[in-house]
Amino acid sequence: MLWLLEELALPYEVRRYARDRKTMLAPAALRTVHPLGKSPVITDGDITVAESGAIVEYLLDTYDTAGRLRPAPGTPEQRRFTYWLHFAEGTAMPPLLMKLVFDKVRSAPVPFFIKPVVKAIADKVTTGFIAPNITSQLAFMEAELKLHDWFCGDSFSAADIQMSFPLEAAQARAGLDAASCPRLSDWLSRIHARAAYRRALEVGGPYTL
Ligand SMILES: N[C@@H](CCC(=O)N[C@@H](CS)C(=O)NCC(=O)O)C(=O)O
Repeated sequence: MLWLLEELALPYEVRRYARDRKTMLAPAALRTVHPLGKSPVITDGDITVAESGAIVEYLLDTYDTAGRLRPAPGTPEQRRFTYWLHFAEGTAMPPLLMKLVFDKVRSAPVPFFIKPVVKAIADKVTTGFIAPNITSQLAFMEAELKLHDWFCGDSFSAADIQMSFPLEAAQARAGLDAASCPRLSDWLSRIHARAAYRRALEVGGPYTL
């Protein structure tokens, strides 16, 4: 979200809430900002907005009235914008998150006699459901980026920002690389080269995927 704030050249202040190192859950203090205590969450005056896609829409509605980062209404680009904005968290993230969880389940400290059962369950879910979903989704996104440079079309948009989290996660832990997905890898290099992305990384620091 810092990246979008930087692209829009908005002033902002970052408040950090460290996760519990063991459970990886956000601290209870974040629930004073929003009842679910998840990040990202933004506060703008007396308005609080949670859920990354909703935050993107709020920031664009409020501060991108010139439409720099969102295609014009009624265009094919705008339909693609809406599609990818929802796809990122609604479709791309669930199997990636499941992969993270089942990889942790596989290496969790359990009594030795249960270990083979735990491993067999984790392997079955991974090969039967998680991996096929990730593979077909990566192939679909790769094919889409063969048609256009950016997710909406020929121009960079906030949909590219929303898609960065699942694709960086796929690069970090689901085998997305230049050999298997050259267009997606090239897209990742191009987003990482953007000045606003680099400024956001400097302010926010590296994040775990
Ligand atoms: N779909 C939500 C996901 C929010 C979410 O799960 N955020 C994670 C960090 S990426 C979180 O806050 N995890 C800590 C927790 O669940 O306590 C969004 O797009 O904002």
